[in-house]
Formats: sequence, C-alpha cells, structure tokens
Amino acid sequence: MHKVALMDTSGNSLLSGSDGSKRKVCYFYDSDVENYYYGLGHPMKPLRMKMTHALLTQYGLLDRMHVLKPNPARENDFCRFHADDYVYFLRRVTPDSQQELLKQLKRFNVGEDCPVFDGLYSFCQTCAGGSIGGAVKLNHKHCDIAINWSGGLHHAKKCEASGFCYVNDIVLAILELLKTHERVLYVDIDIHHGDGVEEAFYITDRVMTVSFHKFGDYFPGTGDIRDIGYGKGKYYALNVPLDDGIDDESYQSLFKPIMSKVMEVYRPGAIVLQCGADSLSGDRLGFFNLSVKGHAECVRFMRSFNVPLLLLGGGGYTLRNVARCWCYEVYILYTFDKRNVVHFKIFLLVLGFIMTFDRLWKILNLSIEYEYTLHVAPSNMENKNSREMLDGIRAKLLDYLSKLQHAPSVQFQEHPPETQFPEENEDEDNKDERINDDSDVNLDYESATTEKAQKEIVEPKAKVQDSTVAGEADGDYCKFSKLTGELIKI
Ligand code: V1D
Ligand code: CA
Repeated sequence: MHKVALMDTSGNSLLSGSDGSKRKVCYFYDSDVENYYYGLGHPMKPLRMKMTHALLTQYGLLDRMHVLKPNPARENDFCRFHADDYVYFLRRVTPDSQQELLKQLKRFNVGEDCPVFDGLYSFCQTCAGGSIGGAVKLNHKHCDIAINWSGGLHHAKKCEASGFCYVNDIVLAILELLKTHERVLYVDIDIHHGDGVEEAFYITDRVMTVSFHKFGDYFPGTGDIRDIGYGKGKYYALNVPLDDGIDDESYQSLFKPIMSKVMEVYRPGAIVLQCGADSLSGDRLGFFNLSVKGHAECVRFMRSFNVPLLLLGGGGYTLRNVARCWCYEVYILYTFDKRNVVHFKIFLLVLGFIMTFDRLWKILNLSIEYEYTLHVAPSNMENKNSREMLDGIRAKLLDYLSKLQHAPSVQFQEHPPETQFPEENEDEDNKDERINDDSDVNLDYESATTEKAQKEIVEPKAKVQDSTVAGEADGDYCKFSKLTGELIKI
C-alpha cells in the first residue's frame, strides 16, 4: 500500500530551515522591468511587477529578504536551450526593423501574442537573469528560497516564442540547478499548460514536470492527462487537466495528494514553482475560482518540504490581484501552518522570549492586515469539476506515480563549473567578471541526455522546424517530434 493515503497532506510546516536556522530568501527585482510595454490592448503588463514590489515595500517584507538586481542573461545563457538563430533574431529585431524581417517573424511565431516591442531583448535578459541568478544562489546555498516574479515564462520553445513568452527562463534556471542537483521538480500552477518546460524535459528523468491547468479549447491546447513523458522520461511528466470554476477545496484535493506522492517517490534536490496568478478568481484571461489563500496554499505546501525552492511568476492579468497574490506568497514564506497549534504555541513562546511585547504586537497586527487587504475572495461561479472527475484524475495520477522508479539516480559526474555572478551590490562594471562564459554551455544536457543528443543541442545551427527534444529513448539515440509523434533515430 502506498503511504500517501496515510500521509499528513498539510506538509511539514516548519518555520525555519532544515538545520533550525531561519530561512534565507533572495528576491530578484529590476525596477526597469515596469517600463516594458507589450502594446495597446495586450493583456501582459510588466507593470504588475512594480505593483507587487510596491506592496512588498509597504508591508515591510523587502526588509526581510535579500533584494538583488538580476544580472542580465547573456546570449550564451540563452543558447543553452534556445537555437542560436532564434536568439540572434531576438537581439536584432526592433519595432522599426520588423518590416524587413517578416519571414523571420512568422518562423519564430512573433506577432500578436508575442509582439515586437521596444527593449524586447533587454526585457528577456532581465527576466531570465533573475531566474538563472536565483538558481545560482540556491546552488551556492546562499539562500533557501529564491524569488523572481518577472520569470516563469513557461511557453517559450527552443526556436519559437509562444503565449507572451520569448525566452524560457524556467528551462534555463532548471539547467543551472541540474549542475548541483540530480533531480529537479517543476510545478506549474498557472492556469495554462506549462508546455515549453514539459517539452524541454520530456524524455529525461532528471526533471519531473507537473502542470495543473485548464484543459479543453484553451491555450495552448496541450497537457492531456495521457501525456506522461517518453522513453527514460516516461511518468516524469504529469498533467492535471481541470475545468472552469475550480475552487480552493477542489484544487487542493488534487494538489496535496499528488505533490505529496511526487515528493515521496521523486525526492528532488530542488523545486521550481511557477506561480502564474491567472488561476485566481476574476482573472482577465482565466476561468478558475481560486482565492489568494488557495493559490498561496500551493506555495506554503511546497515550501514545507524544506527543499531549495525557486519561486517564479508567470501569467496573471487582473493586475491588482496579481500583486496581492505574489505579495501574500512572500508573506506566507515567513509564516507557518496556523492549523498546527503545537507549532504555533512553541513559536509564540520562543517569540515571547526574544522579542519585546511591542514588536510582537506589531506582527500580530500585521497578520490581521494581511488577512483583510491581500485577500481575493472567490466568486459564486459554477465549479464544473465534479467530485467524480476529481477522483478520477487523482486516481489516474497516483497510478502513474506508483509506476515510477523511486528517486532515479543518474551517473552524476563531478559537478560542472557553476555560473558565477558577481557578488550582490556589485555594479555594472563587474558584469564581465562572470566566469564560464562559454565553457559550460550545455554541460547540463550532457548529463540530462546523452552525448550524441547533446551534439544536437550544442550545434543548433541545423534548423529544427518542428518542436523536438533530443535524448535517449528505449536505448536508441532519438529525436522525438511532439508535433508528429514520430521518433526519429539519429
Ligand atoms: F487577448 C489578447 C489581446 C492581445 C493579444 C493577445 C491576447 C490573447 C489572449 N489570450 N492571447 C491569448 C492566448 N492566445 C491564443 C491564440 C489564438 N491563437 C491561435 C493562439 O489563444 C495566449 C495566452 C497566453 C497565456 C500566457 C500565460 O499566462 O500562460 C503566461 N505564463 O507566463 C507568462 C505568460
Ligand atoms: Ca499550469
């Protein structure tokens, strides 16, 4: 019998790190990000990052975190995953030059969803820089949790923009984490399917992807429950297809048992959680009915496992709710499960000893304020996810998980050199001091896939028209086309 049925699905709810020390959080933010503009009528608004930052400032949460300005990702960083010619195009294209690049715009899917705007390349550099920087900080154990709300751009493909995403900062961050961790878990609570990340790691067991999303006549159209990975990656890609109006209780009735089981069997060294806020009630593009608390419960739950955690943004189109949600999710990192009365009492006792009454009173007051001002209440919309549907989805996914080899081990060679960013607060002049400019590009794939497959990725100049991933499948070196479903031996 599997332990999951007996497990306490509320997580571990520890206030401090595994060694009893306080959790250290690195928060990546670049104030320039608010200046990027996708264009009139476009729902993606980088301004929401500024709103989130303002709330964090107002609530005094910035004081608790290590605030870092991300180093812009470089061309070589992008080329660890993306095709050279795509990256070159992104660097070159401007609103003025796009008329001459019509063929390329089409080829790289740049247009209505992913428009060309002023500073597009710098925007990509900042978003990806924060996520890679977070992974580096976690690898160096400089923090337990890293946050980059401008990241989480889960739709971008190797040579294609998609769904408002140009560069897949998540894949790049995971590649960085794979340098020090045998297994990395990716969890995606954006209402859209995390297709770009799933596709990148579809045939490896070194990354497990789990996406919760609306499925059925909805962008991007992928994420069927039957899509579970391929070859070595079979059962290491999980999809949780949901219908309109899902509420906190229904969502958690899947999230907790599934993620508990994933943690039990996969035992990741690091977790990347994409916190797309378009799954909140009242989102401009979304159809779910989650409250901020319900959304944040996923963060609290994943944090409770005391595994290095990278928190990323994603979708979210009702701006005030996005800011409330991401601010609350930072706050929740510093709280604990209030249902756990024993922990609460111990916490108060310890706090009483080490704090003055005045400070304690301030904190209690603040928590009351959080409850009321950051809360986004669910609406009375119909929940189309029946109990039977939810039971069926849960049973199917737990069945997949029962087939997983526990904590698969790779031939984990000596750690490849890590990307080193300059120390925080170092200024622009020090940017070039980062080492391994080229030397470690794609080393991650060397261990994630095979030598032969790596060649395919190291030399991306051969144009790949289809969305393909390379690696070992059933003992052969293959390219797997997700579009045609063909397995091409190489
Ligand atoms: F409403 C719009 C106005 C202007 C431009 C685009 C949109 C829009 C809304 N929804 N575009 C969409 C989705 N695109 C389509 C296209 C129709 N085509 C054939 C495809 O339905 C894209 C939705 C992207 C969602 C992105 C995301 O929330 O998942 C995200 N995650 O991280 C960053 C963004
Ligand atoms: Ca998702």
